[in-house]
Amino acid sequence: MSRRRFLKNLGLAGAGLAIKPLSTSAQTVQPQLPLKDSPLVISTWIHGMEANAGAWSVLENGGAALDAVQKGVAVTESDMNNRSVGLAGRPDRDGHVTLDACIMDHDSRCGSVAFLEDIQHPIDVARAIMDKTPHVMLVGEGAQQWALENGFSKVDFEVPIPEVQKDYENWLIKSEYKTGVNVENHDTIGMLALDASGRMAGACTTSGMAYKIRGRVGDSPIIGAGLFIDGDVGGATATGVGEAMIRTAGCASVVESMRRGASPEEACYEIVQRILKKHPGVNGMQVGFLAMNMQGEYGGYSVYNGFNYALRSKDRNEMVDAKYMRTWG
Ligand code: SD4
Repeated sequence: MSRRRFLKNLGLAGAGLAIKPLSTSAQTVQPQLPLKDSPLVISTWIHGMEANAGAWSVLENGGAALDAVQKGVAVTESDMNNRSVGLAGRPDRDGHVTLDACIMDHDSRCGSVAFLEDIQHPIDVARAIMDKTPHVMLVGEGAQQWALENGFSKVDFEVPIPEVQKDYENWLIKSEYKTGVNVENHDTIGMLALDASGRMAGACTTSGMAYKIRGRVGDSPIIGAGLFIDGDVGGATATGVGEAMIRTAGCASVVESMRRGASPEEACYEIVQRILKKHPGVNGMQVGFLAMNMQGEYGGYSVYNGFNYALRSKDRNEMVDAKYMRTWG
């Protein structure tokens, strides 16, 4: 579909809202891999490199995208240096680490868990909910109870871990809560994979915003907000201030934009622009989207500079900088 036709379908051509031409962006469009280069996996931020390696061990042996994304993001959940994913993450304002995760397959099967405590791999719980229950989402105590009844166990170490507990006690002195996701606070992992059979899956997992109100759940476990896959079109995942993604059904919107003919990068751009339109005057709110279509084309876009993602294919294993609308500072 031509760009003119795409804008016309959006009802934006000729209106004041027209999407800024991508060619005016400071960075050039990333070269795209043709489908013959599948399998392919992309994931948010620098820790995506190690997560992609976990996913790649499944994909290179002809494994399913669904198994690959589960294994991939579990690597980050185990990372004791990551402060926004897994049980080494920062706690809520009452001192409890609560985890959110979801997983979605090519054919719209999905599972999700939110506000889960003391279980190391929420992504495995999300997958088990998808495979073993007629439901999509379990939360809190009920989710933990179900997990314990279904083969999961509580970890045997102290949560928050000692370094995180120390930071928390320092934070308590002023107890200032900032929702900003910035260079110090941006480690949620979202992953999209296309396997050798041309099937796509995605996963997203986080401990959420540091020092959040107890009970707060962001976009990461919400199908359509922090992750969405449609095997007819492609997938998207997100990182950043989750409230913005929930308010715009962010990842579902990115996929719908691709369905109307946008490239992955154009689709991410469109929803970033929509978020800024809905939140005029909001400063310091990072949001980044990552998307891939069924042809293996991919792209990302964020509100602020600094969002990047890890890419792994047969020939490439590297970080890619996403384009952005604004510069910090
Ligand atoms: C949330 N989206 O809970 C997550 C936080 C995040 O990078 O992505 N941090 O809102």
